[in-house]
Amino acid sequence: MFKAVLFDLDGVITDTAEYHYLAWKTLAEELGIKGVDRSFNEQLKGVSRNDSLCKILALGNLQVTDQEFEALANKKNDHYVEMIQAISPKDIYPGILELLQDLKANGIKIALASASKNGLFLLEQMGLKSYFDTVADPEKVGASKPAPDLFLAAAEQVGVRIEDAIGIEDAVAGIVAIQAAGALPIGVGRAEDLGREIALVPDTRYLTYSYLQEVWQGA
Ligand code: B16
Ligand code: MG
Repeated sequence: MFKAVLFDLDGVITDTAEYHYLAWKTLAEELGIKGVDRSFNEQLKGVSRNDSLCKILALGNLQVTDQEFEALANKKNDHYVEMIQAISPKDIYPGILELLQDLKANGIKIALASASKNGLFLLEQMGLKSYFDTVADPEKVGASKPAPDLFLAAAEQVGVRIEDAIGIEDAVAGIVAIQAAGALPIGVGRAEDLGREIALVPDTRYLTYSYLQEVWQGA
């Protein structure tokens, strides 16, 4: 049986993926860049702040100095941080708390593998920090998703071989990262966005402990 579950945060534990989208869309509009819509946003999900900004600037064919780049990244984050202040336990996606409780009760390690530098703050806001045995630090980890580093660090921090772990993600970049790491991926979302070769659930209500066991046994 699997020994650890490595969780993505934005879009898996709560709806912050939507706030990231709104903050990037606002910034792009201020810069006169068109095309940051929900379809383009699929490319930003799970991708680090700086890499996301690079993609948006490339879309608008806009070149900026290093100083301007930093100011824009900070502006997006300030707006995002403002929006997430009100996040509370009521914002936890359906089924997630029950899954965390069942994993704990069965001795499965729980790790956060989020690209977000706001991840720990969000876990605290939702009252979930105590469920997590570890949080991989995106500031310390080498390359961000789709590179495997965050998932590898998360598994290592809980002392579990990556082959014995499940990774749960809502983003293409994250699924690629889980596969590159060598863990078993479960996607939350649509096959059109995440691919048809992996186990997928349409939303987090389906992420039960018994579903995870089923996927593991069928893999
Ligand atoms: P921050 P995840 C990712 O979190 C988000 O999906 C992505 O949209 C965001 O740009 C990235 O974190 C960095 O977040 O700007 O808060 O450091 O999906 O890996 O939990
Ligand atoms: Mg995500």
